[in-house]
Amino acid sequence: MDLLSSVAQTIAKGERLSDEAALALFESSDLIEIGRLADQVNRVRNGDRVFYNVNRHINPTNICALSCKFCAYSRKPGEDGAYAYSIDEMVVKAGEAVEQGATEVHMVGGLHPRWKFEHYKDMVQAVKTAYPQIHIKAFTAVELDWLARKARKTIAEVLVELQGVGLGSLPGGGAEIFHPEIRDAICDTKVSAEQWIDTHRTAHKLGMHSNCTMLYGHIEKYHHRVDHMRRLRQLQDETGGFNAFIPLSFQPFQNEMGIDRYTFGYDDLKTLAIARLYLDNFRHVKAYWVMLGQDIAQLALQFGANDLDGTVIEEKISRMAGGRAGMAMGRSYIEQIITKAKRTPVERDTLYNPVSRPDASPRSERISPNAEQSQAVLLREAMNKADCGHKLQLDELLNLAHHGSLHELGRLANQVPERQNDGGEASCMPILSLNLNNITSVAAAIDTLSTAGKACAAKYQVEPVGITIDLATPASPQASPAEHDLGLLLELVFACRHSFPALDLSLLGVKGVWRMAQNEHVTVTELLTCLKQAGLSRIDSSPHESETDLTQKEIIQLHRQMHAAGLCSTAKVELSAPMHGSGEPQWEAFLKRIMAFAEMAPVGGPLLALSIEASPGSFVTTSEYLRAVALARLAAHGIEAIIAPLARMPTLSPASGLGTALSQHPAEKIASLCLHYGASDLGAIDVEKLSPIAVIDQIRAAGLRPLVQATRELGGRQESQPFAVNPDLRHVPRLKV
Ligand code: V47
Ligand code: SF4
Repeated sequence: MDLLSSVAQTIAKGERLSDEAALALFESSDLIEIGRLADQVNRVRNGDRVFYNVNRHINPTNICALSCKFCAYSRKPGEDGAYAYSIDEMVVKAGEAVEQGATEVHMVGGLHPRWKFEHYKDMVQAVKTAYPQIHIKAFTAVELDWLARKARKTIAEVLVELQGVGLGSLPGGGAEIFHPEIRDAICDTKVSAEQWIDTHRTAHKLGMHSNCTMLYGHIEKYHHRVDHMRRLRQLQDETGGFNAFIPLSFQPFQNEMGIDRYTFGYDDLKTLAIARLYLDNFRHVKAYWVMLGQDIAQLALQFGANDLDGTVIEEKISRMAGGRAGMAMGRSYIEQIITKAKRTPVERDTLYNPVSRPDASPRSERISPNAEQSQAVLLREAMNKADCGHKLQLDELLNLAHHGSLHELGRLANQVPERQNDGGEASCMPILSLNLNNITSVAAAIDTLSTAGKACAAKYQVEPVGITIDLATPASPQASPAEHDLGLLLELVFACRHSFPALDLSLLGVKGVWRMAQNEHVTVTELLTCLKQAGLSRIDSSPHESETDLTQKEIIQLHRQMHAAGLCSTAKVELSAPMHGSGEPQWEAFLKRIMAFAEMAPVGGPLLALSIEASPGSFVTTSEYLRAVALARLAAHGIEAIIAPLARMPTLSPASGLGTALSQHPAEKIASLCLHYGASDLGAIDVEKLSPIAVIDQIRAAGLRPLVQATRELGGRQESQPFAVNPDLRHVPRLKV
């Protein structure tokens, strides 16, 4: 029996996962199946409810006597950036939180060498006295140990006194990784695993609840994670006092461990899912969006997590360590992303009691049990049909879009027979890109390409496999292809083809071609024939082209004309969704577009791929995007590749700095996941903007083999020196149409 079936059987029998099974799950690359099982277990325990709370983090000081190697937050007294809030300032911040509707303040900070236990007590008391309605969740086991030692009291005495002035529960920080091999290496002066566990045991015995965390994605190995979770599971068996388990993904700024990369989205989701499966005595697994980013946090709701934490406001610990998720999320935004993950948002207090508010938006009506049953039958029929490799009709695909689980969609998508790379591989296309608007001379453009190609080869030991020429560009929004010079374009294509014969050469701008033909008073076919003769291999949609100014029929017609002229093409299909609120994407229009492309495309024909994107201005969330990729794969019969273009992926987290190692773009977390949900290609990677190695690493992290590929027509790379410019081609004659 394979691993996942045996895990499924263990769970079905109500038995506990062994450490060996948990380790094997970490080593498995079957993300869909792990996610599906975790989702199933979570649904049995929590239904489709997802919790969040309205809270505020107040980190009283970053001055700390310890120097944990992973911590970018702490400062020594007098050091640049060191701060310490007064008790009055803490009360003001708590007051702001209350005004914004918070039910909880979360207070953790450094171990201030001069603050006495009384100061901490006064701080709790002042906040609680000013705002008795607020729950104070404060002080990690590390801080409590520090306070106990300073006050020469036991942990129990410290806890009782703090409880007496208003401490409500303990947060889960300071756990890091318990195993001494790692703990000694990253935070040897911190409380030991045993002390951490014992402090929480004491709190639980005093009737106080707490959370627990695990800091992963640095130097630990999978077996250290399993060991960590085993110790937590044991204490939970003993006391039942943990509210939630929270895996904290390592944020890599300014650490002393030499780690300069974020965790992979693939690892984040697997870790959350395995936690849900292994920690069978925990009701709540929290996807802490501040460290995961909103995108992975939303996806985590399908991977066993049932809590997104809260509105947070002014979190400093991960922010200073490179956290890029933003400082706060509003209540209604959190509700929207939960709803758009097809779950029901429930505001909770710290102890997971539902909070009701007079201004809460009404919940959508549940459909009747009969309707639900017939829907489930139809869904099963559609899935059986897809399982047997049959083509699905629009209504069946729509049923899957609205009601199918993400994992089922992914599983079905990965079985589509014409799927390129059959699941074990994934491709991307490192390219050099030119913007026609910026070309002043062909010779200069060729030189630039040559320099950029050589630089890429030297820097990454990866050579670009293609050149794209962008016709429609935002560089000068007023400039339309009307102003472009067709002669210049043909000259450029010709020069590129002959200077770099081994490279794939494509034009970005399906509509751009149509407009150019109009403006130059030639037919589209004439234009395409010239482009083919000049050496073009393919035409792709430009990211700057909107889908709206040509009809679907006209776009299909354009692709037919390209193919007739001997050119390959790829098409983009955009998913639209209302810009505000939690409205569903327009699945029907999306699926119809895909099916229209599938109808025109003979299997293995010149329509090489569909690129799945979001319409500009649409609010397409990450789990909707993944769903769209899987649905596209199911609907696009006959088309070999579904591209999830890393460079154009819709993201929820603030997005910038694509490809810079220490400022991770959220798309880099999501892209590799799409490869498990029906996509086989991450699209063109402009090597001047994004490291091809970072993308290749993403593919590897997803357990797949990376292929760096050019279009089929070229049959992959050829030998030659692609970036050595042929001097005869620097001054090609101008071509006339
Ligand atoms: O203990 C420090 C971690 C923790 C980094 O209980 C880092 O509800 C990632 O415990 N990268 C504090 N993590 C945060 C914490 C927490 C957060 C949210 C909710 C709850 C809860 C608890 O942050 C520390 C440490 O493990 N941490 N530096 C870093 N570079
Ligand atoms: Fe201090 Fe906590 Fe940072 Fe360690 S993790 S240095 S204890 S603030």
